[in-house]
Amino acid sequence: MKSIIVGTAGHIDHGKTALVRALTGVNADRLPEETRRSITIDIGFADLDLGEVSIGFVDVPGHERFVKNMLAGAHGIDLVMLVIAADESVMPQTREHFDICRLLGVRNGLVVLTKKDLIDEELLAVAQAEAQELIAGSFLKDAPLVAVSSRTGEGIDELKSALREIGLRVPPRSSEFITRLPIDRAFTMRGFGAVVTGTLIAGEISEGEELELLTAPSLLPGKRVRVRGLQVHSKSVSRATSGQRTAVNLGGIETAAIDRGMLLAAAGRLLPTQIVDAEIQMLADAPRSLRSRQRVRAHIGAAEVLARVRVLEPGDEIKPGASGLAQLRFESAVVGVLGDRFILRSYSPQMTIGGGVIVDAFATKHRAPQAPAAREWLVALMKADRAGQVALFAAQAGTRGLRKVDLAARTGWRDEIIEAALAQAREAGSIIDAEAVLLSPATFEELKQKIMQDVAAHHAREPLSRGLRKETLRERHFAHAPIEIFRAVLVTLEQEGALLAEQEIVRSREHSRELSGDEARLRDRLEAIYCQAALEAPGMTEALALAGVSASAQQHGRKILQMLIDAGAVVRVRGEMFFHRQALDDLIEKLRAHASRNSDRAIDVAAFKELAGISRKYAIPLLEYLDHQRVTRREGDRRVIL
Ligand SMILES: Nc1nc2c(ncn2[C@@H]2O[C@H](COP(=O)(O)OP(=O)(O)OP(=O)(O)O)[C@@H](O)[C@H]2O)c(=O)[nH]1
Ligand SMILES: [Mg+2]
Repeated sequence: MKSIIVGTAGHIDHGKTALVRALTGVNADRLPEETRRSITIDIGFADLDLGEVSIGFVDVPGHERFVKNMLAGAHGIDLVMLVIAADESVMPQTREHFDICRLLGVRNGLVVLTKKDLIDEELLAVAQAEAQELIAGSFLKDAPLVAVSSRTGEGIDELKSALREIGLRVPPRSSEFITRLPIDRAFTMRGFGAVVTGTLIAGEISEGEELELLTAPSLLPGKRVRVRGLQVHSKSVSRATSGQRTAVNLGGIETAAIDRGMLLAAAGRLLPTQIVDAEIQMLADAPRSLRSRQRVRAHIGAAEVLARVRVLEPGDEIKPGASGLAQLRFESAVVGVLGDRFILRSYSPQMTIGGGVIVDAFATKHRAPQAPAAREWLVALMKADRAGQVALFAAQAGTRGLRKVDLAARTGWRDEIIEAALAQAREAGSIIDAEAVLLSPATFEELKQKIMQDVAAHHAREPLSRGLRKETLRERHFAHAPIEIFRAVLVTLEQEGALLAEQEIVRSREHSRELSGDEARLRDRLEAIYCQAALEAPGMTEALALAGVSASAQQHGRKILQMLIDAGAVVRVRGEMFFHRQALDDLIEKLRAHASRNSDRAIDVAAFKELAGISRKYAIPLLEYLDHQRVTRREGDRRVIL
């Protein structure tokens, strides 16, 4: 059975609630004040089983002061019943509600002329003509126009067949988005705790599942909640699917912490935002253009949030009837993804002036000079397919890269959709994967170039240095970027053979430290000095003096010694204390021979001094070095030879 949501729309007192009652037997006015004043204040609900189609009705108030409440219910509907009282015909909220449906992208519906019992054929014809005029050229242009009387029941069966027929034609909701339920009510049920209701606009919810509740007015991340129970059309179910009015009993949260406008969503997918870029459509009868710095009320999902506008169009305005790009800077956090529709109302007096579609849900502030570039990027984003959108998001993220989790938060796409878009973008060569971070190929190339230039500059500056420390490169070029990008750049350069990495150092492939004849002789002399000195090795200054390095050439001599260290011929044991590798290897050999002669494989400092033939000055640093190299392990005053 197919589940769809049908919303009422229309002017106050035109018989919306009476119609829902005539169709379902349910009075959707649930507040005592509504019954007393015979007026709908807040949205109400009813359901109807039409065989192949199951309908959840959202009945909205027609009073102009309650448009805000109307919007909390109108956002997720599949189909609208535009209600027009035949005796009054088209009135202001008939138009406003209809405009709202158009701006929200509602694609299906019908017109119901009510109170047929109160008028004659002539008046009915007038109402029909006015209704036709209203819907001309709109999504309702070919929709049925049904005349009914909720009082006598005339036309109600005909209306039911029309609803069933359209309901069957309504395309199924996209299964490409993660679960989202904008909350329109929260209350406590005795013995159950917090219950929220709303239209499940995408995905599905199962009993026992963990979901996330977003968002407090701040930019705090969502709160995890558990689905204790579920109801659809007042019946307990184990699973609700998109297109159903759903009541969710939540564990892990108090009702007091939940408000209309919050969102129940798949856990760990969405993030609150405060600045979005959007394409705005202004109503033709909006009293004035939309301009920068204007304060507006944005209705997104079931939420109403105040925002400041920054128009991105030339001339800094979007005229009535026109569309254009603008940035909305919200005064409190909202949750929205690419493609989400919203309604804009003027701050005061409160009236609907237009609506829009989110293009970039996580925009940065655009100052006036940046507006043309921002526009160009947004236009490209609107035109692109998903793979193209991924590439554009990645390009925009620059050297910081786009994390896959950020892509999920911007789009609301399910993992399969993200992976498919990524695969296509990869195929087209429009993104580079740095593990879970995405970059544009141009940015990646730029980073590779920067690294190569820096390494080359280092070699030019320090021809005798082995290379540049990786950490130095990271700090210089990737301080604000995820580590994944740095790793990917290095790995790629290594794979391409441009760079050679040796532990913590990278050097360019061409860099060979070609030594002059004098330098090579000095290197050999120094090595010979350490080799001959064995464990009685001289300090650096002394060694350089022995090798005949003059006081003014000390710096140069140190670099040559460093080359011996880099090559592993000489080992720095501590500070200025160096030994030839051979001397250390011989010592380790002697220790192991000692160990094999002694059942406890241990040696103390005195025995070590004697074995190595060295003084205490050398013994302690050497033992500590050997501990560090895991040749020995300190146990009290003794060392165990490993
Ligand atoms: N005679 C007659 N009266 C009707 C009909 N439909 C509604 N009414 C009456 O019109 C009045 C308003 O009806 P509602 O259904 O409350 O109107 P509404 O559109 O829900 O009003 P709001 O929710 O406040 O916008 C009530 O007194 C109804 O009894 C009808 O078909 N025939
Ligand atoms: Mg009503």
